[in-house]
Amino acid sequence: MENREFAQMLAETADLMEIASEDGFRIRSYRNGASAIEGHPERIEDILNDPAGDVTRISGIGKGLSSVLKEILRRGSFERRDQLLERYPPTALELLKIQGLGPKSIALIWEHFRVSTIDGLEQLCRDHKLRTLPRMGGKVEERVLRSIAQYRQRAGRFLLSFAEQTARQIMAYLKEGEGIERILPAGSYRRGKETVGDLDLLLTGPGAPGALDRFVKYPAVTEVLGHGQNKASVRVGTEGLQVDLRALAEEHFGAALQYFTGSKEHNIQLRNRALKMGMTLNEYGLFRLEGNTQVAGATEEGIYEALDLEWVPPEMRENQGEIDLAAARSLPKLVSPGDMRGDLHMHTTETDGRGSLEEMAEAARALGYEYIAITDHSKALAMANGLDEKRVVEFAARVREVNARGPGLHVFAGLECDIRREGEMDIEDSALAELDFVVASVHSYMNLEPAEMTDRLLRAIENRHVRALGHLTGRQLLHRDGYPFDFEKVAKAAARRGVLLEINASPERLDIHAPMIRLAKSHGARFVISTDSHHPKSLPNMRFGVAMARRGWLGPGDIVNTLPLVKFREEIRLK
Ligand code: DGT
Ligand code: CA
Ligand code: CA
Ligand code: ZN
Repeated sequence: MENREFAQMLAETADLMEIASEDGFRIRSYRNGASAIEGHPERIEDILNDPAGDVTRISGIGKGLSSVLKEILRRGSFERRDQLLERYPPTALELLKIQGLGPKSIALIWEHFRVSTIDGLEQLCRDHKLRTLPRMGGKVEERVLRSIAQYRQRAGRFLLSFAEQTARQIMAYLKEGEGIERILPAGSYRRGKETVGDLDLLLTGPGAPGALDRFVKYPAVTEVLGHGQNKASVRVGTEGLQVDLRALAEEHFGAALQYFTGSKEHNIQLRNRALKMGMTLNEYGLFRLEGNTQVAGATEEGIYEALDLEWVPPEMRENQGEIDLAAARSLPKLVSPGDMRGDLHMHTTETDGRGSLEEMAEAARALGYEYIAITDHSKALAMANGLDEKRVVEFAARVREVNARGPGLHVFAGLECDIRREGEMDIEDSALAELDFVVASVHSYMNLEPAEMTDRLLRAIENRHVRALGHLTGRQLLHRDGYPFDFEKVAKAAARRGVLLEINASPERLDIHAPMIRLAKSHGARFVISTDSHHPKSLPNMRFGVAMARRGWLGPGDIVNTLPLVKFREEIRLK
């Protein structure tokens, strides 16, 4: 059993406890346990199976949770969970994902109407029955209907990070087979899209038929959707991500890679271009209409070349004007992971991070970075033990001490300062003045009117100590949309004031996204890509932020943390 599965079971139970209005303290202990397990480097299963192992050594896991984990390992569930599932059907958990509907409402809806499914809830709203419950009205019904629509759009999609993990495991498994020449991912995953619907893998080599047989027998497969001569489709894991594998002949490989990478819109444009040039493009190759002779198909580059185009990086293939640029040979040179020289948003054990300052610095050094900024939370985030003015100053001094000892890279003293409701900083200017790098972020009052939210962000930018705006839209992928505000106005103001826009690389956020990045760039904004790490292990998430930047057509010159240390200091005007 994977750590993720243990964690999911605890988190789920915490949700059910919340629906049952159980004690908040116990609920929190389950949630903390879940996040401790998820971030733990060793496998929980191994510790549990080791006679000398002791899971209570993990901070966040006490005696109670320890016996729960043992029970889960033994029989795949535990008593408390079983009891709750007797009271509330498991479909009630899905209702928690509907934005704006809390656990108390879900319990109430169940008790009054015995409704625990999304379809049932939708019907209640349409029949105007929800408003008969206390504290619910027509407005709530409308809001819930909107949330249901949003939820359905998200449902069945998966985080890029999850797709990557699955793709890597399956590709490694397939490579162990005989006669495999090449195996590559295509589809939205190759385009670096923040969420993917399914995984598309392509494979060549004489061992292809055997590989398809092995593929459907992959241990994590839960369902075989199809298994033919050249293609097989399966679902894997409890999450049920679909994976399509196609076996191809070498002479078609480039055409298939191009076709199945998409996007569909990009492909349609490309096919039209081919037609205008007297050719036809499909997944087997590029062919001259006259005589049906193959012009290209073995390589993707060959196809673009034959269409008189520069090769277009997959992240740009969204039909946003990239084909015209490729025809004019003026595609931008995109940033790549190797360009990154620092990471400017991370947390430590001083607030809600799981690594010490030294551990974060060491992990960053191991990645080859030249600098980082430690940006713990400010006091408004009391749950995260955020810093007040006194601790901000003391902690900055500690950061400088560590830096003076020569940890192998430069460590800047920073802060993720909360933007309060009216746009004021959560920390006095006198304390902010002690810092090298202040990231300002919204963590509360996310349901303001758009105009209010815009003013709030504009005011935050006016503070002369603010260097960057963190996770600007507040979205959490597959979970909640960003709050609405006038992004263009804020981006313009940020550009004017030299405030950087953060591209938050945390796979649950990936905030801001490509269309916003391009719009902001057109107004002269500059960017920083940061991981918002709460654990040393999370620092490599930088690659997801880089994918977002590439989807936003950014080059290294647009991103301040590609600069060497000396220039970086100048750029952000640090002393
Ligand atoms: P996803 O899986 O929803 O995140 O998005 P994609 O882009 O991976 O879409 P998917 O898996 O349905 O198909 C993979 C690629 O195959 C897609 O990006 C383009 C190509 N493709 C699929 N269906 C069509 C089609 O009807 N026409 C064209 N031109 N291309 C298609
Ligand atoms: Ca796909
Ligand atoms: Ca597919
Ligand atoms: Zn934050």
